[in-house]
Amino acid sequence: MLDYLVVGSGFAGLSLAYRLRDAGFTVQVLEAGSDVGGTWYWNRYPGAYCDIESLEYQLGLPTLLQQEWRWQGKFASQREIEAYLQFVADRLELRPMIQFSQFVEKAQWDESTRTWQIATRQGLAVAARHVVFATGCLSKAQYPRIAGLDTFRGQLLHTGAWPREGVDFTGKRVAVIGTGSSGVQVIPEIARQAQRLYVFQRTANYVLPVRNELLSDDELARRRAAFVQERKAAFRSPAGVAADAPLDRTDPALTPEKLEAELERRWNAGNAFSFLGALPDVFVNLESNRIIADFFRKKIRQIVQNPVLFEKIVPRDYPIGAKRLCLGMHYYDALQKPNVEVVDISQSGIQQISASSIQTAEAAYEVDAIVFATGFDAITGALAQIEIKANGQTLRDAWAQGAHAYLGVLVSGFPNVFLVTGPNSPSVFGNVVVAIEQHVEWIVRLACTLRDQGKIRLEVARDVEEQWRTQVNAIAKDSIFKMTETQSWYMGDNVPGKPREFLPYLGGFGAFQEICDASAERGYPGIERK
Ligand code: NA7
Repeated sequence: MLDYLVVGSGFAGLSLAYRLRDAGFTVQVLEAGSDVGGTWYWNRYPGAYCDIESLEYQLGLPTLLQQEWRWQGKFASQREIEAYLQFVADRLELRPMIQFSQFVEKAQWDESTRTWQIATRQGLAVAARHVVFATGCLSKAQYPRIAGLDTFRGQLLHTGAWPREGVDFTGKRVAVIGTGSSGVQVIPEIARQAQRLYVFQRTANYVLPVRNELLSDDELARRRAAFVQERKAAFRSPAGVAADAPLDRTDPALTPEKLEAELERRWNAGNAFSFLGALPDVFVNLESNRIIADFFRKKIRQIVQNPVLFEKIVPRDYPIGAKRLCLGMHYYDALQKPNVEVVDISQSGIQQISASSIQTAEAAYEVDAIVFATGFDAITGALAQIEIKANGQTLRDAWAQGAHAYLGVLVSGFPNVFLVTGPNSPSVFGNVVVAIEQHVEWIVRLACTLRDQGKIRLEVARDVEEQWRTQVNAIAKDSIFKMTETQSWYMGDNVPGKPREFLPYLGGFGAFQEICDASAERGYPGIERK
């Protein structure tokens, strides 16, 4: 009997495969793509890079990885991260454990034998004692429902499912719908090639300009030497990254001029977490939030000379950070190019798509290609498309009124199932690689405990899971996310019919780590084992 079946071979799946095998378990990995990478396999649109610095966005264990892999720049491109994950798979000899091009469609629990029966679309059937869904938080591409979309004759693309062979936009009229993180990355690249680019913007976003500097050998050596300490600190930090500490607002020496100078410094450093975290209560105090947002608007005004364009693209309607802060390389420059036009659809949206055009209330835009940069069915989407069934209930049904998981990992009613960065964990609210490692650490430790105790079945008690969900919601309630009802994928707003709930745990990575440690040290209370 296979001990662990892991679904997915991105950061989480590879880390789990390595750590579980190292702990002496038998492990098999099923992957829908034709190679490793997960999110970084599918999101191969031009300009794709990670908004967390490369030296922080890598696995901590085993340490040989970060000693041997050489990141080129401060921020890594999709290509570089994909190559890194291929290196991880090769260096740790994980490939023999992975079966590629296998899309898991069903997972059915058999209580009598205490096994999971897993079936793929391609016809593979596997039985395992435990299943771990390492399917990613941002891996189910979300397409908007727009009248006439199926009549469009040109090319339709989604940033989250980009063709491997690439796309040539030379001489084409292109529409990009969406100005979130993916949109602001792909827009400058398409603007370089396309004859005409229409940017359909429903919400103007805060886009922090960043430069990608090359990493010198000296800097790399210094950071390699410090890596273990830095990673330990990341586990205990608010967002899983190294960032400047917040300013002390009670300090009488913090005059408005000093605050302004400090914001300027953090803006120039291009670190989203340092900038946003300049004031400690930015996520819970609308006045503090406004100070940072006003500064941001002033900076955009300095970059965007044209007052009409500025009014169109300046974010005013929601607190900074209530949607994930975007990092942009040349975004505002691209919007000012003569071949680029921003189409403001904030009032009436897109009315219709025809064979060759996109129609708004004001005009029709003839295009050869439409790029959807419309995001993902985040956190739960990849899981909801699998029929995960135990004792007559599917996970989809269990989550019909809102998704929940104890520590983001265990769901009551679903024995021997683990999620990685599921709902109610810090997951995407910071550095997801650190969030993944927190989970992997906890899962492997729990797996070893179960084995040492001679047990084969585990399930979290419903009331314990419910208490955790209540705690997660209570923290979110006092935050800008709930106070202002800003629409975002954090709340599930971008998916029609998805229950509206703030899914991540907002208490910080450090607090979450303490809770995980306490659970392990106290012998996993609330997790029933047989
Ligand atoms: P996001 O952040 O969800 O952004 C999606 C964008 O698409 C956003 O600007 C949306 O506008 C827009 N959108 C979504 N649906 C529509 C429709 N129907 N019409 C017009 N515009 C629409 O996804 P990303 O892929 O950019 O980034 C996801 C995460 O990946 C990111 O946070 C990083 O963590 C990496 P809206 O703001 O909803 O008005």
